[in-house]
Amino acid sequence: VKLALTATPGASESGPILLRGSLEKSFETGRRMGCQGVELHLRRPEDVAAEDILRLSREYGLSVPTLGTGMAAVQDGLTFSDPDPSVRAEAVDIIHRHIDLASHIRSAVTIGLIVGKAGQAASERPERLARAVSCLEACARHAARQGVILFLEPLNRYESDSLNTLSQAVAVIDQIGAGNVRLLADTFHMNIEEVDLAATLAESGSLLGHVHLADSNREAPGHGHTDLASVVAALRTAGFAGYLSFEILPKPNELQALEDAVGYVRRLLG
Ligand code: LER
Ligand code: MN
Repeated sequence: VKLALTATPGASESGPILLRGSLEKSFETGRRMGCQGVELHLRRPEDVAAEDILRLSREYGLSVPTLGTGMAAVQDGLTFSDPDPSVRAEAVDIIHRHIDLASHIRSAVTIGLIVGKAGQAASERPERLARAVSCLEACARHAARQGVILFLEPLNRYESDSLNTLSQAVAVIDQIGAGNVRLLADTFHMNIEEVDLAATLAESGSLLGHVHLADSNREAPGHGHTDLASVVAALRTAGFAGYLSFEILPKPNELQALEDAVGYVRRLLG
C-alpha cells in the first residue's frame, strides 16, 4: 500500500484538498512526510505543464497516482449528464485533455463529480445516467488509446445522484465493457452510502484502483468515527496495491492533518 496526499495549484479553492498553492512545496512536503504520491486536482489540465510535473516527480521521487477533475463541474458547470449536448461535449473534451496530460505523466484520471451533480429532478435520473454513460464510454475509448486508466468514483447523495455506491459503479463499468475503468473508493462517501465498508471493499477485488481515505468528518484518518482499521485490514487482505490518498480537509491545519493521517495509517499498517 502506498500513501498519497491531495494537492491543487489553485490557492482559493475550498473543499477536501489538503495542500494548496506551490506544487513544488506539495511534492517537498509529501516526500518529507513519507508519502509516495501527490494526487493533483486541476480545474483545467492546462493549469500545469507536463514537463514541470515530470521534473517534480523525478526530483522528489513521488508519482502522481491520478488527476482529480471535479473542479470543472463545481467551477465551470461541466458535467456528463447535462441536458445541453454542447455542455456534455465540453465536459468530454476537458476529460480528453486530462487524459492526454495523464498519458504524459503516467497518471490516471478520476471521473467523479464530472458525471453529474445533485439537486436535479429525481424523475430524470435515468436520462441523466444514460447521457453520463455515453460520455464515459467516449472517455474510456480515448483513454484506452493513450494507455490511461480511468477511476470511476461514486459520490454521496448530497453531491451527486448519478452513482452513489461501488456496486452502481461496477454496473456501469460492466455495461460499457471497458477494461481500463476501475473503481475509486472514497471512505467519506462510502460511510454515507454503503452498508459495510470493509465487506464492500473486499468484494471489489481487482476492480479497485484507488482509495480516498478520509474519516467520517472528512478530516484526517483518526479524527472521526469511521472504522478505518477494518477498512485498511480489508484492503490488505484483498492485496490492494494502489494508493491510499488523503483527500481530507486541512484541519486543524495542512501539516498537522497530514502528519496525523500518515501517523494513523502507518500504525494501522503496523
Ligand atoms: C472527489 O474525489 C470527491 O470526493 C468529491 O466529494 C469532491 O467534491
Ligand atoms: Mn473523493
